[in-house]
Amino acid sequence: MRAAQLCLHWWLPPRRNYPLAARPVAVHTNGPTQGSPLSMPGRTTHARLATFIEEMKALCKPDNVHICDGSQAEYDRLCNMMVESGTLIRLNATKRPGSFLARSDVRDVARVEDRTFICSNNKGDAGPTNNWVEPTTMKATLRKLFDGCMRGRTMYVVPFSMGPLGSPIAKLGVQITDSPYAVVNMRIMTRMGQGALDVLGDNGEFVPCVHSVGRPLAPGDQDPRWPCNPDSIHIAHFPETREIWSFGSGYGGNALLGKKCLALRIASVMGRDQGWLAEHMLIVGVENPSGDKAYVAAAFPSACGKTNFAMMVPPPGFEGWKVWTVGDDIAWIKPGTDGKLYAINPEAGFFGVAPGTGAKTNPNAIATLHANCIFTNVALTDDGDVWWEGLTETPPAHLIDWKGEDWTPSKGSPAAHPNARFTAPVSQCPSVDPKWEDPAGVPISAFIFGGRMSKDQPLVYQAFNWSHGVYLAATMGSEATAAAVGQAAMRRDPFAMLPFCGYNMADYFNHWLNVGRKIPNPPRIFRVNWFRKGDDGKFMWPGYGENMRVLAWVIDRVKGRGYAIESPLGWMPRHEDIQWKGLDFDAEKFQELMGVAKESGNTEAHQHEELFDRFFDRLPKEFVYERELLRSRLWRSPDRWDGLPGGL
Ligand code: O2Y
Ligand code: MN
Repeated sequence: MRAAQLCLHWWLPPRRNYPLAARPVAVHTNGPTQGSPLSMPGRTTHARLATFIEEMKALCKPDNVHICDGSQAEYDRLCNMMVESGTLIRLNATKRPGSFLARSDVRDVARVEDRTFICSNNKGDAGPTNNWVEPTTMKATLRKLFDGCMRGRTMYVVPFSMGPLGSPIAKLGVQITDSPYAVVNMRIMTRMGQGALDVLGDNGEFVPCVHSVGRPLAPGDQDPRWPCNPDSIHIAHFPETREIWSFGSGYGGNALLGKKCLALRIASVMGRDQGWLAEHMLIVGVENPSGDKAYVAAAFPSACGKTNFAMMVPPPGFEGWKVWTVGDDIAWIKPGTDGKLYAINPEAGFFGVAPGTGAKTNPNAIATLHANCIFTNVALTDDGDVWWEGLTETPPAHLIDWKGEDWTPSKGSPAAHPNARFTAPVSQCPSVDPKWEDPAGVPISAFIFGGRMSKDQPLVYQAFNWSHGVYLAATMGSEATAAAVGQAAMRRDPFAMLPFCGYNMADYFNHWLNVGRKIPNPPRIFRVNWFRKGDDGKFMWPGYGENMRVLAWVIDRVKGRGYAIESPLGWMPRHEDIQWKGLDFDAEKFQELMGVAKESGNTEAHQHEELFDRFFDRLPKEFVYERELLRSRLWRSPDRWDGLPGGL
């Protein structure tokens, strides 16, 4: 911890000059109040923040301005107001105390990647995988969209910290929004309110984040239950000036700007410039029966069971083992002076996919959701509780579905939207790691990269070295996701960062290679795939808690205990290297699961070439060598490598 603390100055933002003298800011009211008037506002003497608020007020023309203090009383008032307006439904106070259900507009149900923009000064710095618009052009578009967009509404000022309050690792943001739904979700997802204002002080650095649902109210207008403007959605990031502007959507990653927009897209740029990594990774601590503990960070594309992995319950046969949750989605990772990489979870909440989450698949998540949660687009039971596909084996006989319509099991459509979400405090998770809020972070021993591949990709293998590991992460792929609109069935998703890297991905690959070069003993890198299917079309691996067997081998490897043999793809466990107690999985099945077919390996290598050709001269030269090494290993291997002696 000491070593990590010594170099925390890496995280300190550059100082800037502020144009105006500091002056106190409180609530401004310039028109009739929508809903109940709010009190106990947050207070600040931060000059640049005051200017930012005044500028946004002049542009968006809200009826009221409210600076959030983040108190429980404020949260309760906003929730009550939304219950009155119909945006929220209060759930059964006995079954789900302090919890609410929101139903979004049916056109506003997920992140919208084709309306997400990286507005760097040069197109090349956004790279071929991002939508780019020149910054002044985008600003002009946004100014028109935001002009008067908050008429008839309250403009909330949401100060927040990504990372523990006051930690030198944390970054501060201030979100301007006209969505009270976004405010209450931000209170769960971040450290939000007066605490963040206090840390900001008179002149602290913050990322300005501007958000509007894009639906001004004229006098006498009926406010829709879920105001939004789906035809004009813009999620714009300005990496050089570190700003975020989001218009038209009230949903998830489009509206809770601390998450994907700040903690990934903008933070990835900060990390590039300051020598650290902002990653789409969960963080877990794995403890064996003797109390030995190691931390692992893992990247999976959306909808690949990331939350389940982050809260894994070891299966029978692993008595005495524990998996501790540090984070389920995002990791900020930086080198310590001791040569290790330290990671924090910048978030304070889970914004998890509800469907598929059940007592069998993820008991820790179910326990986390017992109270104080916001559910979005799940179904409502007749006794005022929530339900979604996978919560129980048998659905209730009657529900109100996510669209607000009567639902019975014969209806033929899902009761919950496939991208329905829960917003829940991390602190309520039974498996939460005692160090989850440690400002120094936790030391990372291994990186795991997973995809969703029904064919060809084995269960697990280890990279030969850092550069090979970066190549494995850069070539990961995934079939189908519900979180992103309009995706093809299969896509390459390097590092699971494709929608979240705020700059040119080729530069990002180079940044990863550089980070590894600067530390003497970097974490080991692994690829996993829980989703391989057999000829019968069924999953070959049971997944969920059984993934512990893979995790235990990973830990064995990083501790120098585990055995592995060389395969064309990387170091692989033999059947006898995995702990099988409690699971009947014979060597023959294992060989099928781990086998590498030469022909499909060559096809894969060819697809890597296609993927990388898009990056032209910015692509790391190491990647060409890695691809040719892969080809030569495949060339030397039999038609199907199955791990048996003499295989390579
Ligand atoms: O659809 C959304 O806006 C949510 S996206 C999301 C939310 C939590 C964690 N991960 C994701 C993602 O898409 O990776
Ligand atoms: Mn995610």
